[in-house]
Amino acid sequence: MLEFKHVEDIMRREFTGLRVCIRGWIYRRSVVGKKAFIRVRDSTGVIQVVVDASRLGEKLVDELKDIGLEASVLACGVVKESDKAPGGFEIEADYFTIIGYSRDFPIKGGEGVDYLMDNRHLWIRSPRYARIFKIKHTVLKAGREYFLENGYLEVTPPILTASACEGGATLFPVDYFGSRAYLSQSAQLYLEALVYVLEKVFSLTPSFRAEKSRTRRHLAEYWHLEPEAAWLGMEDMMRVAEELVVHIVERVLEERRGDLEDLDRDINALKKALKTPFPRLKYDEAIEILQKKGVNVKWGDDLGADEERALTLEFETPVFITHFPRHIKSFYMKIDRSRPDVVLGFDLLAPEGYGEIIGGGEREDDYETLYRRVLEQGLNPEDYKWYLDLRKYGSIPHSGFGLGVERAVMWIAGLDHIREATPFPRYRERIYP
Ligand code: NSS
Repeated sequence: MLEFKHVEDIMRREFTGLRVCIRGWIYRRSVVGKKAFIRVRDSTGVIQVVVDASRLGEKLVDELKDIGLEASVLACGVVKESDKAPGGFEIEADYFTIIGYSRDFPIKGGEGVDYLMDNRHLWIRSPRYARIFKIKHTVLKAGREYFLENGYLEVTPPILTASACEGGATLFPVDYFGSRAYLSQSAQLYLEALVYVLEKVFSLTPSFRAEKSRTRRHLAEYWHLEPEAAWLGMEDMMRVAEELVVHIVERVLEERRGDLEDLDRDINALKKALKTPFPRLKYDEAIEILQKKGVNVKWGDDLGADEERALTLEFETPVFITHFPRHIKSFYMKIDRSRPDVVLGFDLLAPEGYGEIIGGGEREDDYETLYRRVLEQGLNPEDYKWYLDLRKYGSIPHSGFGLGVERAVMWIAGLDHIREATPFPRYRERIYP
């Protein structure tokens, strides 16, 4: 059996002077005289393979002249360090074979975004996406890791639901055996039911939002990491959010530093973002800061992308905004008993203009108050009967939040658009491929 090596191991100088075999896809190629320079991509990087006609025959080098990009190949040869080779290493092939041809690979360079999105299944082969998806893998892994190390149990809430968690405007209806159901916007309501069983739970699920406007930070389908814990108040949950974010970013810095650098991420800015405690601003203070900066907002307005952006530019770390006016936040948020016009909810905004990556808070645990809040928000208490029940049978204080995974990846990797943070993004104009 041949033993195959990965490009990243070769780049670590582990095999210099030794014979290795690699397999992958043709990323770039050129033929100069009797030599073909084939840059081969695998999941870990790109390395140059030199195919010399004097060794492997003119026929092969001729064929490689017009070999399609992304053809799959297998190559063996001795590893050499070489200043001329991109990346500093090359393999002098003594064996080279084509596994799968690639005729007329549709992406040649210079195409527009719509065309590239139509060919997303092929576009993602670009090494840039390998880096982004590796960072996302580490974000997902570190997120789970944090909760597992802190006594949370992973649970599996439903995705098909009968009512809204985050308001009717962004619900996705589906036909459910002839009646109407919706794709979940958030696992929260079900996680709340589960804290009565397990006390500290979390889930990592897709969430769906029928966002009609096209923005750089909204997807119709995204991954949602949501903890919920019994007995914790808003402040406690904010500490959990802070620790989670620090843990995730630290892990990415440890495991994916090279990928961040290759994406031109400003590593220093990311490191500075880890200084805790993150500032905690009340909504009132946020409005004041914005007004002082000349932003046209008044108390009671929801903070949109522009306002969030302006706020984040004031700080190097993520910043919490708390105590929002009750009418701009969801029905489940606990009313601040010392000031009933605001709720015990928080958002965490990522720095450098990125804005909200987490939304959460303490949940209303009083039956009567919650019932009135359901009515106040124009919802039908019948739809929330089971959820209201949780306040009838042994109600407890509890809190939770949701981290938008793609939002976090966007910030950590320094991406301009959220669609970069997921392989097959769904938004209004896009369901294919
Ligand atoms: O609407 S949220 O602010 N809050 C909730 O869904 C709560 N029910 C979560 C909870 O307490 N368990 O959404 C939470 C996060 C938000 O901060 C964003 O990071 C992300 O989910 N989010 C999105 N990401 C991508 N695309 C869209 N459309 C989107 N909407 C929210």
